[in-house]
Amino acid sequence: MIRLFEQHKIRQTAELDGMWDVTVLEAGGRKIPGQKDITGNSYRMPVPGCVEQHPDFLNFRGKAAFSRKIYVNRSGALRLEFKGVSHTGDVFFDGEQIAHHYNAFTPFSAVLPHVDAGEHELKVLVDNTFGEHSALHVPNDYYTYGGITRPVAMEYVSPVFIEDIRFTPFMEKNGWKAKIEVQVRSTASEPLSFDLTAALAGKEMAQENLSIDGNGCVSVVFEETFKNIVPWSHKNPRLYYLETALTINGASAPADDYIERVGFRTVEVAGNRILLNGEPIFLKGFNRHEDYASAGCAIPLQLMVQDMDLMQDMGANALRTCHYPNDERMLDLCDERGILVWEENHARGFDLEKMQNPNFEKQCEDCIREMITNHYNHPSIFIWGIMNECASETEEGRRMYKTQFEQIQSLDASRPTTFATCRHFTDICLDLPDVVSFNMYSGWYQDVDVSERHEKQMTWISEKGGAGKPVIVSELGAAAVYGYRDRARSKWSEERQADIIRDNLEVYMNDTNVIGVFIWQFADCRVTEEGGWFATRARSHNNKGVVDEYRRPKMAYDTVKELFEKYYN
Ligand code: ADA
Repeated sequence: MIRLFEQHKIRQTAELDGMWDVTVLEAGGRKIPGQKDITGNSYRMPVPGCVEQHPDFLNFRGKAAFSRKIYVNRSGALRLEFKGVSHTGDVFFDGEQIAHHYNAFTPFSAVLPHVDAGEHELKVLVDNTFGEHSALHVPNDYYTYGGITRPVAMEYVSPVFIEDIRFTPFMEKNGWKAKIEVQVRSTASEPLSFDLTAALAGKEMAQENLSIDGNGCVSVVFEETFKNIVPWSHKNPRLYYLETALTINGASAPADDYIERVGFRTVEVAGNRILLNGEPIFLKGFNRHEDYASAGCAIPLQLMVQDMDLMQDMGANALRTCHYPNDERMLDLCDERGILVWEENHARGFDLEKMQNPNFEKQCEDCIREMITNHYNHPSIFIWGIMNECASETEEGRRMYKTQFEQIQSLDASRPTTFATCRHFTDICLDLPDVVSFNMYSGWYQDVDVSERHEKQMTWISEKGGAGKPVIVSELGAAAVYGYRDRARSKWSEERQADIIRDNLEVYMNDTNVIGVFIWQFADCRVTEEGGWFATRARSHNNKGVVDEYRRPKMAYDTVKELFEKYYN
């Protein structure tokens, strides 16, 4: 399942989940005693999945070829969609390369104009090595796994088909309006004409006898008002199905369709508040890495739902997709449950030197474009974030922040922007985002009084470009090793983690100038041993989860539950 609802009733699709053949091409990574040489060996592995799930691949840092036979049941155009390959994928169809993509966390697709019916070979060369070629996936405080880590789908598309839909709702004095932009694409060599229909919230729309060039693309726009709409909000996440269908050259039946699930809601910044449908919101959220003890980053839907149930059991109403775009099924869950999402591009903790990797800016630009293009319609996403804790204290860093914010604005003017800073008292970029956010570990990294430190921080923010803007505490927390209990409440004990989270939440949730908090973090996650992380990350894990990597709750779980339920209900 690649989405939590059916996107097509007419277009025939097939999901390519299941067992693929895997051959190791380059077996890097730290070997363990007795580990057999896996280079050249062949395996059968599940897709989606991480190669690190297999005992021969525990520390895999290399290249592997994933392949499988696919059966095409009618000749014509074929569309292949990869929701995530970690971290680089080169795709071959019957030996011919049809796609190249970098970044585990954004989807990509390939359209083959004509494929004969019958059996074909699909091969994906997967690479999760580090080096200059990879500016975003680097040794870090989370793990870069290897594999086809998110679902793969094959679609039979008609010669003219619906490639994408953008839904933009807005409120007017006499009710809700929406702009619906439908991207149509042709793989035919000759010009064709087509009719397009759309149905939403009881309203039928149509545009007929439209033309498209051979191998061309056109955008068809509907702009309509809608009656009796129930808005989407975190308190009442009302969703609607937007169904589009395309008929070619006056045929008797539609050749293609595309269904999206949307919500009527608006997000705006007004003074130091974020308004959802005109009402101020307070965010009680978690930072959540896509990482699970026995599944790596290829978290199956069942475990995504469990994560969501646990976060909501603690009273959360928000999620920050630290530090990269998430699996779209998690975003679908947030749409359904009314969880407000801060989604951000893929960049964590880069100093200027790392930001000057020759691939960094292009890889960031690609990630932002793919994130917004693919996730634009999710009503749960209320803000776009970029470059967590990068070099925002430098002029060169500022240039990159400014460029990325401009790119976001050009792709989506309907949502505010932010970034999480840790360059306290030296940041020179607070004037750039709509919302100011900062990561602060008072009581953990700094043994300081939370309230005093917070007062200094807020004063500095107001003096350095953030005056009058909404403020979010995007990270707060402390580490605890699951099961380590200590009456002395020493650091790393569950007791101390609960104490520090309590102290921080009491201050931030009582400050009316703070509009939200995101606890770092929901669950413990694996980190890379390279880069020196082992020294401050017991077990080679980031242990600041309120549950561990198996979702076993620490004492802080009940502390968060108590305080999230105490404030802003
Ligand atoms: C930073 C960073 C997080 C994590 C956290 C920590 O704020 O944004 O990814 O590394 O610190 O655990 O120290």
